[in-house]
Amino acid sequence: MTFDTIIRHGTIATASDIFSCDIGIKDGRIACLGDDLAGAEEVLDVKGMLVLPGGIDSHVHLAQPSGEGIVMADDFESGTRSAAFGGNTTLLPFCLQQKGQSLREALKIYHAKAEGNCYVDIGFHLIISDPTEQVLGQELPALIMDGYTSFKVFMTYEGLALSDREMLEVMAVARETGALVMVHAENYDAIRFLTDRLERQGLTAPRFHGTSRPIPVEREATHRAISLAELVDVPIMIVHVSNGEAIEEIQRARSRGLKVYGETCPQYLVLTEKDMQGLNMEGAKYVCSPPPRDLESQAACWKGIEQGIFQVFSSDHCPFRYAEDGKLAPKGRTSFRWVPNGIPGVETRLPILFSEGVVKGRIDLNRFVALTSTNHAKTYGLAPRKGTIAVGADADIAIWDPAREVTITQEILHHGCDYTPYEGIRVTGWPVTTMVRGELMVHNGRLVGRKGTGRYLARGISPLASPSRDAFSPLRREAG
Ligand code: DUC
Ligand code: ZN
Ligand code: ZN
Repeated sequence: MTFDTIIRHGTIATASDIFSCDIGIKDGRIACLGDDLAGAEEVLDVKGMLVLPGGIDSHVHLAQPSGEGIVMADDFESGTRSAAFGGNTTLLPFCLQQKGQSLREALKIYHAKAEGNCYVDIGFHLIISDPTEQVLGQELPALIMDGYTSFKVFMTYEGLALSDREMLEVMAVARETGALVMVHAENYDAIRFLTDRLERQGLTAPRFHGTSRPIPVEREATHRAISLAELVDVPIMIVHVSNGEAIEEIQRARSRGLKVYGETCPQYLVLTEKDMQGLNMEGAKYVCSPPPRDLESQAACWKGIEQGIFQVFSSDHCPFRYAEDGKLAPKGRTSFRWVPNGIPGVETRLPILFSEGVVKGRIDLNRFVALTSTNHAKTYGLAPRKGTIAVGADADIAIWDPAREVTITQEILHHGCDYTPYEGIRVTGWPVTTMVRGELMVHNGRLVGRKGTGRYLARGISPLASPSRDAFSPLRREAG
């Protein structure tokens, strides 16, 4: 047989083109794009369907230690299965370094959790919480060479927040190695100050989570992160951007020629702070950071999507059950301060953007593909193997019924969480079949693939992470 599988009569969309042809798949890769292909064991006739590159979700938390008594609702098995049902073929979860832990120790644990359990391909970003001399001088550069080519730093959270000096040290390693730094931009001291005041006034319900992290908290940290990156002359990705003022900081930096990238997420397009106002602890279901804001912020994020301010649209899937080991942890009932931050969304990310973005005419299909797949591959060192439909690329494919109307409910989802913050949202367009490196994983809404099909991906250095002002780098001048 010439091919293992032929996908016939589909309308194919990439980040740049829309065309109709057959796809011939051999040994997990796209071997041929052409008309009237023949000679395959399996033929999928997908007339009337859209054939898109599988989604790449570059911001996902799975099986991440989250504090005493708190358990993340998805491990690698349930999280990657849910992702496959949502039209994704690659995830980039985080590997969290605990204080005092070496990065290699942390990675060993995460690899053991993932090994043999994944339904889609995965790679790891590192979270640097303890930038010791050993980490900065030895481990991190070596691991970047090994294919862990991006890492996240936090400007807030007990046990995670880095000082400005530490941020600079970490960024300098990225500058030298070509890794991409992802930044969680919120001002830790401002949050602690506001949280203490709210608690003193007895304002401890989940909705005050939003009050404790208003827009200036995010705007200031975004500005500071950009300034620090400018000093070191290193590109950065500001993750989970929630509002227009943070977007303005990114735009201003870019207009000065800096390589500052942006990511936003579904919660900033379709949720608001009002969702955190639910009675009793219901609001905890929407507690994430930065928090969902108001309609004006939603509009600003849409504008950022439409105008290309954001390179990537990710889920920030960070699921906790509405139960004692999650959102209803005993301590969380005493104050929003202790409610675990994060919401599920790996399965709903793509349908929400497709429906609210493409179907409603805010973005075209090419931009949808770029924001949900191609740009993730380019940004995080997976291109050209991932993120597109082209001869030689992995046959990571999502087949969409663009007309299917679905109401998102907990019942139809496959994650390990016991609720969805997107309950009741009606969408048009749904991924019905997902293929990972040529293997059918979900077919017509049913799981048909095997656990363990998903592989670990060592990633390359992204050209997008190369410095913008090589000759003017203060570090370069010092060294020279
Ligand atoms: N940051 C994330 O990236 N995810 C969940 C919680 C948070 O603060
Ligand atoms: Zn974050
Ligand atoms: Zn996150």
